[in-house]
Amino acid sequence: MISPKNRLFLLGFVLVLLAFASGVRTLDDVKKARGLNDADVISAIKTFMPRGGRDEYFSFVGTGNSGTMVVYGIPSMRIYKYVGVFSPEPWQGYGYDDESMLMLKKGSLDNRIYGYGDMRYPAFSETKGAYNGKYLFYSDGANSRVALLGLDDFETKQMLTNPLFVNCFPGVTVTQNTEYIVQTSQYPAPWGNKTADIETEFDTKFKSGVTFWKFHDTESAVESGHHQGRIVQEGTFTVELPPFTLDYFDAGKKSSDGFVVGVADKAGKHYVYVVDYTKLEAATDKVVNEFDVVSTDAAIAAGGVAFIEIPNKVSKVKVSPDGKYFIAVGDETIVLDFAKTKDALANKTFAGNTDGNIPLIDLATVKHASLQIGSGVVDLAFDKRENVVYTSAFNDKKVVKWNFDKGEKLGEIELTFKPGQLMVPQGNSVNPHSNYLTVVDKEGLYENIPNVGPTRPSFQHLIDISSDEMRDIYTMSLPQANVYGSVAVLRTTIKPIIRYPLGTNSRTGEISPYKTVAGQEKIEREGNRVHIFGTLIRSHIVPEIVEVNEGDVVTFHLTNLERAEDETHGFTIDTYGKHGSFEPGKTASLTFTADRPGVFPYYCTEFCSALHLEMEGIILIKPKGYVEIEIEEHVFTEEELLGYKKNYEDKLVVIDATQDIINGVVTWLKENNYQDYPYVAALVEDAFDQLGQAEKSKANHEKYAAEGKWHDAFLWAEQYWQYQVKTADVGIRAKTILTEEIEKKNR
Ligand SMILES: [Cu+2]
Repeated sequence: MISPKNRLFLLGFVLVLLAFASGVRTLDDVKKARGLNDADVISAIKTFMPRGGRDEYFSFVGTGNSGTMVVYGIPSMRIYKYVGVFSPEPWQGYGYDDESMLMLKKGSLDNRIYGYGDMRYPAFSETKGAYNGKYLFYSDGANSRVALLGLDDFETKQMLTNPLFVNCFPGVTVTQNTEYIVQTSQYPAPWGNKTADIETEFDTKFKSGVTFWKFHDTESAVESGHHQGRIVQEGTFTVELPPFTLDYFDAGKKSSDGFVVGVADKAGKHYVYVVDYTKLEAATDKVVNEFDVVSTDAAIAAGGVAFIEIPNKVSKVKVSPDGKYFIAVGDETIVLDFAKTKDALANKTFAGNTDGNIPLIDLATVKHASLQIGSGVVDLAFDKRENVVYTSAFNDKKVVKWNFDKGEKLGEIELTFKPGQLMVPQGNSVNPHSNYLTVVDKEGLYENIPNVGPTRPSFQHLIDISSDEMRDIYTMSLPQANVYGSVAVLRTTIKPIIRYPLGTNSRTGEISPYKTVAGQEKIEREGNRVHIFGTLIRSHIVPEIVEVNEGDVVTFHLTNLERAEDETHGFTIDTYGKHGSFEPGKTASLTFTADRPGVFPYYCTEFCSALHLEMEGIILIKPKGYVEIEIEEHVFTEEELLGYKKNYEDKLVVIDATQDIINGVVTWLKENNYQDYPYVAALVEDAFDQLGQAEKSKANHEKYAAEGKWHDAFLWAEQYWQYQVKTADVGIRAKTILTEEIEKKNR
């Protein structure tokens, strides 16, 4: 007889067998089971990333008020990183460690750290109009800041406040060799936080303007090839304009290099502004808030500015990849000829003035082509095919593909959502590169997305544009982001580092004065100022015990000694609101006032290895009036001393064995020319540094042994061995990395 329990088991077994027999193993089975058609399967395959596969493009998105950059891959649309830019970001300690706090405070108007921003349209650094993969720039519309990010480590490197604009357009553009990072005002306002009466003084006191931030690039400041470009004030200038509301703008390329064109609106009239900055660099005629300014009159006199009136609303102005045209994007999208515009400026063939006396170029004399796109036109993206563009019509739920040279429609895709911003990888450069188009979905109101409350994530679609039949193949959700424009570049153009040179302050790229190597950890006190020079390496934090007094100002300067890939350690002190992230080689500092007495554990917040919880320590903050408990000195018995003698002698054997390991590694490293590999050489240097520290311990253990003080002799021998272990550890790491390097070379 089969028991009821076993019968049930058998039934289960038969059901499993049946499932296999009915088969969910072939592609057709899966399609049937999930109700997918061929088009669905093709879409899935096009975006699927097999193990070991890599995305073709890195994309960086403007996330609006979150102030944090999102990095994702195309075509997989996988999110790789959130990077703090205008807002603090605790995972990477951004806005929490001293180095990033200093950068953020210096970059604000009043030494504050703002908790948000408004970042919409990023721009890559360029060489001859092509993205060079080195830097990324953002404008903060809400707090009038400009930010520089390094793409070698994906960190924010510099933050500056525009001292003139109270409100900025939340996008930047760069000139074709990154000579300038261009930022404009958005809503007109009196410059530099002055007050003025909006009724009577709007035309006289309110202004708009275009700032040309001078950028200096420098190659490979340190051994890692760390790029250290900086925005500098010398050579930075601003063109003052009458009170227009300015919107999206772009810089010229190739034959139109030297120009910036953008959207300007006033009193229901729509314009494209044209600025020839080459005529204005030497025309600065006043200084406002310590900033060089070209007044409107001086700009007009130099022939460096004109407007073109456009009959309908313009949402963006974009320059064609060949630099010959600039396109005013609207329901009727109008293609304007740069050469003709230059002629009009040079010959002063103007058709009157704008409100505010800027010379007007007659649209008819510079118009090249146009196309009626539809209703609620938002954006335009350039294809890799010559003269082909995509334009989104929000209200019509479609993207129109057309030839802008001929003003001819080529096709369109009907969408299930209202399309916003568009992006083709490398689309804002001289060489658009891709078979993909991303489209921002401003509503996210389709059936398949679950309701997660009144605030929904942003959505972006990936459209396959490889053939005439455009196809919506993927919907990506972007939480914690109010998504606007992206920029994307061929992934291999960006060359990220794996580790920093030991002791690097990642914000400045310089070696921190607080760099600490193993064995040199120490605590320094001067009055109530306490500096802790510590290290982090799997699986300990040194020092493990710190004692300070209530009211002390305490700084932990920590260096991550790891040279291994992806071995970041975090660090937090319980309830003290301090957190740092320490990537391999990084040194960062955390300062706080020890105003709450007690015992506070500190520990590593990053899951760095199975022994990650071992990375801990304790800070004792002694209350005012704290009395230490005195411990009497212990006198060793003869028997105890003999025990320590035995321990000491055993330790000497271990020390010899460890030395053999070190010698073996050193011989191998020398045979394999470690000095030719900077990272490895730096590690070996560290290792010898360790051993140098150990000499004192060796002298001590030998001295105490000679005196028969076996307890002290053992402790110093133990100390010596600890140094040896660290040396061996670093040496073995050096060997591992060198082995990888040699393999890479031989591949
Ligand atoms: Cu850790």
